[in-house]
Amino acid sequence: MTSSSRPLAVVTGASSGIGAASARYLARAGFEVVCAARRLDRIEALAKEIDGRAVQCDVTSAEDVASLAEAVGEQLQVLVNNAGGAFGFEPVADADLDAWRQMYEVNVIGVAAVTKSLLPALVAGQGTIIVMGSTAGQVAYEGGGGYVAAKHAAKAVVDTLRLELFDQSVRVCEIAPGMVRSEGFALTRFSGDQVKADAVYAGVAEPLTSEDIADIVAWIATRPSHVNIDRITVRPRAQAAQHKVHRVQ
Ligand code: 8X3
Repeated sequence: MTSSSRPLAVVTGASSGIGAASARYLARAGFEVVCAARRLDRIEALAKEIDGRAVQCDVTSAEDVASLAEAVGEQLQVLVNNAGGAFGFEPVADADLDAWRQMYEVNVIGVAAVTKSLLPALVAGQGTIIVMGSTAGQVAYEGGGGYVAAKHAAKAVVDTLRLELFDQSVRVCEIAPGMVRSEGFALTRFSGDQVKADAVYAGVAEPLTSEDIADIVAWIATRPSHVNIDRITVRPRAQAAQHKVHRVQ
């Protein structure tokens, strides 16, 4: 518990989309939330809104991750490893290798770095680790390339960690969302090309929202402490499988 007597949660990538929504839902569920992200102005506004704290953190920076651990202190109840993203949609034959490295760095090394650094506090706080995976961690798709590879790796990190922590009071969980229409995911993937980003959701009546995922984050975090939700795969009703999407033209 924290000095405010609320249980403490950390959300990375909290400046927008699923991260910001998760911070709001956890605050509503009674947590003091440390909102961690690169964009300080955004997380400061969010922290003010939800009576939490803002810590500027690029999960690929060792210094930032160390500062985050320092801000957290000795006990932590929930860590949402949400920071991540897809950069590019090119086939493997045209792979942008720098983008692939960047994706591995943020989606995999970032998760490992933040988890490693906050693990003592999570053990002390009988905490819950939630990793934001993806259906891209379960199946390949054309153009998925580096993102598919990185999310498969993130899933492997989750499963490894759960085995390694089997005798500790720490839960290890993954949420694997399919099509979520969030503020920045598709736009980032297509380097700001709004037309290409919009095409991802074209004709889909109701893609998932960031709030749909945040609701699951808060639900996982508030289960009785002996209940470990290993993995939740969640898609909009219109997406029966990665390639099987109902679109109305
Ligand atoms: C997002 C799901 O289908 O764009 O992680 O890879 S997908």
